[in-house]
This record gives sequence, C-alpha cells and structure tokens, in this order.
Amino acid sequence: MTSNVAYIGLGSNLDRPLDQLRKAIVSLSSLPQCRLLGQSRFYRSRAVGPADQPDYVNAAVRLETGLSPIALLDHLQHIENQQGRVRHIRWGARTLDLDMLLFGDCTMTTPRLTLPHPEMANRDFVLQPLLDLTPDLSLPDGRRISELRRQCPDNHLVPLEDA
Ligand code: A4P
Ligand code: MG
Repeated sequence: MTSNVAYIGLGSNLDRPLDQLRKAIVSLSSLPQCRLLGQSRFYRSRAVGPADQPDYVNAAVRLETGLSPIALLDHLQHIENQQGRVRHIRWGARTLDLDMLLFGDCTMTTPRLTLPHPEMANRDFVLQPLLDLTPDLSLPDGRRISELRRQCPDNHLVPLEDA
C-alpha cells in the first residue's frame, strides 16, 4: 500500500467548539486506511470572515493514509455532515470545518480540491498547529511553515489551557 502523510486543519465556532474538535479527532483516528500520527494543541482564534461570529477553536492533526486525496476529502465531508455542518455563508460560523491542508507533496487545483489549502499561508490558526506537529515542515514549493508563520497576520491566537 502506498501511504502518504496528510495534515488536516480543524475549526469550530458553534455548539461547544472544543467538544466538536475532540469528537472529530476520534472520527479521524478511525478512518479506514488511516493512522493518526499526532495532534496539535487547541487554540482560540478570532474569526476571519464575516464579522459578528464567535471566536473559533482550531487545531490540526497529522494522518498517515493509504487513501487518495479525493477519497480522504469524501471522508472529511462525511464527518462534517455527521457533526451537523450546514453550509450557508462562505467563511460563516460552523460546527465543524475540516480542511485538507497538505497531502504529501501533492499539488492540485480542481473544482473540489485545491492542495495545498489556498488560504493556509495567511492563517496563524493553521500555521501554528502545523508547527506543533512538525517544526521543520515545508510546503511542496519549499517555503518553510516557520517562515510563513513569522510573516502571517496576527489573529489573536491563544492556546487553550485545558487542551
Ligand atoms: N475544497 C477545495 N480545496 C479544499 C481543501 N484543501 N480542503 C472545497 C477542504 N475542502 C476543499 O468548503 C468549500 C469547498 O471547498 C468544499 O466543498 C471542497 O470541495 P466548505 O468547507 O464547504 O466552505 P467554507 O469552509 O465556508 O469555505 P472555505 O473557502 O473552505 O473556507 P475555509 O478556508 O475553510 O475558511 N476563522 C478562524 N479564526 N478559524 C477558522 O477555522 N475558518 C474559516 C473557513 C473562516 N474563518 C475562520 C476559520
Ligand atoms: Mg472549509
């Protein structure tokens, strides 16, 4: 079996966000052909997107997977739906958002899936959890996550004490 290492970003700002993330990590760790290799700390962050939405809780996990990128995306969307995700407004409040941040060194732009995730370089709530998992991580184009983190706008990221 060919396997790849994928990084998944988790975010929630509705219905007990920390519980939503914990539940999603349990689901991710039991996906077929997947093994959970690590999880970041949990962070509180200010919402990017439409104003007047609650703060988010964000985290990331590292998965070894024998699935294809699209098959993994299908599973991520199934977990989002199981946890009551309703798609209304782009970047609006949600119970669970699972973004595929990186999938090995894969780069692709298709209507359903863009890799790496197009917004990740601008988001400290994505970059910092990635650094927790793999401090020397780079994008497929060679840019270092630690360098992107230094240049990224400040989004009031705070680690949760009880994580
Ligand atoms: N899609 C394409 N590439 C990917 C990928 N790499 N991973 C497609 C996951 N999905 C990908 O996503 C819309 C479509 O993107 C999917 O159908 C999939 O085929 P969505 O989750 O339905 O909608 P969305 O999340 O509202 O839009 P989008 O553009 O994915 O938003 P983001 O980038 O996920 O941002 N603020 C804070 N502080 N913390 C957050 O976590 N998250 C968002 C959502 C906004 N503001 C936030 C946070
Ligand atoms: Mg999304």
